[in-house]
Amino acid sequence: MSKRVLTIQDISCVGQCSLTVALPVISATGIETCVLPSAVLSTHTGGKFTNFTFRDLTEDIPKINKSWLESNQKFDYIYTGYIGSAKQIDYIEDIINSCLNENGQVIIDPVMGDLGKFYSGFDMNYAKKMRGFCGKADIIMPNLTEASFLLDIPYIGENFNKSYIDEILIKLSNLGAKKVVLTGVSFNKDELGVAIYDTTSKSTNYCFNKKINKSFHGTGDLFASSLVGAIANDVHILEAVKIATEFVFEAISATMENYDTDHWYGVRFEKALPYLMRKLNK
Ligand code: PXL
Repeated sequence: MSKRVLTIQDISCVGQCSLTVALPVISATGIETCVLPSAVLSTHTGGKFTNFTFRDLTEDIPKINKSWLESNQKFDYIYTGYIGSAKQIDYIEDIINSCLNENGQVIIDPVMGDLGKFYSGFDMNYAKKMRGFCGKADIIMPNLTEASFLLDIPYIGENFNKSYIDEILIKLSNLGAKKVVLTGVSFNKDELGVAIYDTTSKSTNYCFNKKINKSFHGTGDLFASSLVGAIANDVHILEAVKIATEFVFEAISATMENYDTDHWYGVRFEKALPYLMRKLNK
């Protein structure tokens, strides 16, 4: 039977991140994508966007859960991204308990910061709550900033080596998730990639791509969404990570080809969707 994904994250009306990325990307992989918006923002909260509106939808979640219980909605994957409040995590756990199919998977992108800093609105209290939530996941996919907040250790920037990454992977897996996908890993200036730790086989794998020396908003969401889409297509996690990193690389390359300074806020991933579909034989 075909799979169904529920993704829970915000709608940034303008900004090419979170739901406006997850919905088209996962749909392009041929998977039905249901959504639960955690908040509605006029724009995302990064860069030059300073006067954004924020409507928190926390108290809608129990009502939506009740309605889904009544119509018996079930999902094979519940994938969470930017969550509007710590309280929402309790409500999302209720949704997982009532709506996730047996053998379904919980995939958590603990979105809360980048480059050593929290995004606007997040703090260590939220990180603590997220730490507990991550323990219940099948897969977590923090970047290095989020990993340091989850573990309550200092963010050391780009000055790390392989043994540091190995230590972080073990500490993250000790939170309780079955697999850890750590993004933003780089051991030399020309490559950027992902480290994957599997608690069952106790094995670590790496997946690198050529580094593009410009950072864009929304690339974490593009990576996470394409990874979820590939996994929902029964692609093995290591191959799924490879496809997702290549898709992000293609999307950034397409954005850089005709770079438009008015479009500073996100990646033009639309042009790379055919690439993702080809990779998944869609
Ligand atoms: O891309 C992560 C993200 C999601 N949602 C909102 C954000 C950000 C990053 O800045 O501001 C609202």
